[in-house]
Amino acid sequence: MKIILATSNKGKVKEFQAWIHEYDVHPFSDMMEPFEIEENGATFKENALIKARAVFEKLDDKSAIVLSDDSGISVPFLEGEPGIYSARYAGVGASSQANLDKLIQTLKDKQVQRTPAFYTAAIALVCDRGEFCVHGWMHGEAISEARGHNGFGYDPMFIPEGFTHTLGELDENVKKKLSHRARALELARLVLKSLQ
Ligand code: ITT
Repeated sequence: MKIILATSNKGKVKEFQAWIHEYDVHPFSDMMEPFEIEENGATFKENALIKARAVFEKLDDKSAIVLSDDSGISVPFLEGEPGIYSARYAGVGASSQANLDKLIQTLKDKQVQRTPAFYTAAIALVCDRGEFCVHGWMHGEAISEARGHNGFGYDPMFIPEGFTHTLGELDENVKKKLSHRARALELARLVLKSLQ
């Protein structure tokens, strides 16, 4: 079964390709010219479905399954920010580094060294048999400094529950076991099996 990833985020492509071995997995840019998808949903779920539908509509081979991920980090102390705006926290088109720097600076400005935070991932699957969406979460703490270079995005400032190091410092196998995306993917695997 062919799975097309509806994402332009290289960190996500790397994780999905490493974690889904049993299927033939390709980023959508292998199948078509990359194009902008307007993520104007109000929730992770809506945005994940918007991305997967947009790519499925452009596919010639409708026997493939399109998989998308909409994700982000939420800090309750900041009333849930950046949440669904994680990719554009420092402005539309902002780099991962600029977004990370902004969240660190926001915490520093409020004199917060560490505070509870969580990642959410919504994974949508769109194919000729219908549309599906599952979620996964990872709880922990956001700190007001960047440590380590593993992972991507906000990982250098996120310490998962039960650990003392950030995801930037921890081995990538840790993220594979407990991340929001890994947990959502466990559920997505059940949907994929039922579609076989
Ligand atoms: P696509 O929409 O093309 O998939 P994107 O990067 O714009 O790529 P999102 O809209 O889902 O993806 O935004 C997710 C942002 O949240 C992402 O850019 C990271 O900054 C952050 N994020 C999500 N999952 C993460 C993870 O596992 N580790 C670190 N940061 C993550």
